[in-house]
Amino acid sequence: MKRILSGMQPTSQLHLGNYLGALKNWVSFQEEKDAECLYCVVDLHAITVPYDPKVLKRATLEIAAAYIASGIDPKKSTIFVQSAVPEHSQLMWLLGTMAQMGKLQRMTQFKDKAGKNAERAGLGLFAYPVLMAADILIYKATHVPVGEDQKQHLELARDIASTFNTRFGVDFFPQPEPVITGPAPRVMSLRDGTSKMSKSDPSDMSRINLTDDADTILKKIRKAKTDSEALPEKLSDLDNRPEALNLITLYAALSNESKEDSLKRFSGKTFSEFKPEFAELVIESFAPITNNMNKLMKDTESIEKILNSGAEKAQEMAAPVLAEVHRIMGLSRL
Ligand code: AQP
Repeated sequence: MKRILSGMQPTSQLHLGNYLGALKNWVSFQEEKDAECLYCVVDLHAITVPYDPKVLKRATLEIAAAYIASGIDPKKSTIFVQSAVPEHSQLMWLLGTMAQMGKLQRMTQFKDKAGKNAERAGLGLFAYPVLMAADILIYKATHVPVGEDQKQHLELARDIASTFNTRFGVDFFPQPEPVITGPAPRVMSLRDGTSKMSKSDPSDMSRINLTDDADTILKKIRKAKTDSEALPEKLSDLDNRPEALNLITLYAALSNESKEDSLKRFSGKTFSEFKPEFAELVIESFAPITNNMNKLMKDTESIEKILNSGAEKAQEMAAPVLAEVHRIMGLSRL
């Protein structure tokens, strides 16, 4: 039996990268017969950067609404908020005693987010990957579907799991497998084809949010950085055209066809011909999700109910794992 776990931070609205890199794949996992899926809103990760508590509460509900609106079914998957299951943070402390500073210092996400001010960054931002390891290991999850940017954190979680097993001479934690699949595991910014589309990019024009309306999507795609050349016939001719490759990758992912087929469709055409068709496809793909999200957000009590019952189920799985970790580590549970 596979146990699948993944999560998203309620730092802001979800974007096309979160959707194609992760969420779309999560939906398909719940159809696998031998898989048990847990999807959480990782609010404890979101507070590692400056935030407004009122905004966080609403964003947490919005992310849960986005999960459900995209097809995560609370009857098939456990949907919950990370902070509602305190075992995540309790396990984090225990794993933190095994996580090496040197390895944490090599995490590129910390370097990117802390920027030049690493000395002033909070301990939470630095220790983020240890909490992520705890999120996974507290459920002994076997598979973690993520976008490519999370690969390094997953490797650290695997490392911490094997350090624990070796140190205490047990075969307790499984090695969680990163599942980096889908046609667009790394969606790039609309303003720069060499950096990833991200919620924390200061420019909203760099991403397409799940809640953007049709006009906004059209405007963002029209202004997306491209070049003046026509689209080529062969995919390899896009090797040095990162923005063009990104848009073709996105078109292919949303239309469920190969990049080669999408390119054939537009070969010889310019971006002024490609962009309106691409915008139409994004609008069509997002409209049902956005409409569902808007409906769900009118009844936040129902979302809270789903999250509360998800948290109860998650805690039933997490508590015995934490108890066993305490026993293995010789900690008292008086
Ligand atoms: N550009 C992307 N392409 C493909 N997958 C992506 N993911 C994020 N950006 C892309 C995947 O989405 C999931 C949830 O991400 P997260 O909310 O935990 O935060 P993140 O990875 O740090 O994503 P952002 O958008 O860049 O958020 P901020 O700016 O707040 O840090 C993960 O599976 C991730 O791989």
